[in-house]
Amino acid sequence: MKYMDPFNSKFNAADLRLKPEGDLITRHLSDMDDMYHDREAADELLEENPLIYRYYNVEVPEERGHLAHCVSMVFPGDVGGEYFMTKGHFHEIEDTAEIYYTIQGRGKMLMQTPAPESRVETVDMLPGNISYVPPLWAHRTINTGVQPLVFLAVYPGEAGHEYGIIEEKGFKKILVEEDGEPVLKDNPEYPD
Ligand code: S6P
Ligand code: ZN
Repeated sequence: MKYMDPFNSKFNAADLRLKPEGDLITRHLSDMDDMYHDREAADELLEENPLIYRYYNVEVPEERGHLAHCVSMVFPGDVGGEYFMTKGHFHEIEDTAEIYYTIQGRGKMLMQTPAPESRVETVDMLPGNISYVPPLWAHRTINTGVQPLVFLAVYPGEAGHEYGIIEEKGFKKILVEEDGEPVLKDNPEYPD
């Protein structure tokens, strides 16, 4: 392994930007509209095509020994009652874990083990919470609040991302707002 020089990144809470910016990824509704359940609500909101989330990947080699890290922010909002959320993924190297540190906002992380068990758990994401994603669990972050949900994620450099399974099947549960509260419900479209 080659030496790499140590460095800092700085997150500015006032404008929600990271410096240096690294690799900035943005996800609008049109990048994931078929992940939401209310097709009609999604179609209506597509006219406006809101920014759902963005994340800054700090540039480190994607290889074993390094710790990939990034700052993400999921904006507040919903599609027919289903909160704005990330696409969610498994890691390509399945036995790699991840740590999330919530900086600001309010939300939940939805996690699920691979089929056929497909066991679902959620943990709260509140400022100061350190959330552990154990190896094997798919993970999606959901903003249940009124401010941007901002968090730092750290994971092994070699982990990689597997989006296909979630794109195809979704998660077994969905998080929707009912009477102002987040409620976890069965995903009616989840295959048996
Ligand atoms: C990476 C980590 C996060 C997400 C980011 C966006 O392992 O879990 O940095 O990449 O929050 O979510 P997604 O599901 O679009 O990658
Ligand atoms: Zn991850």
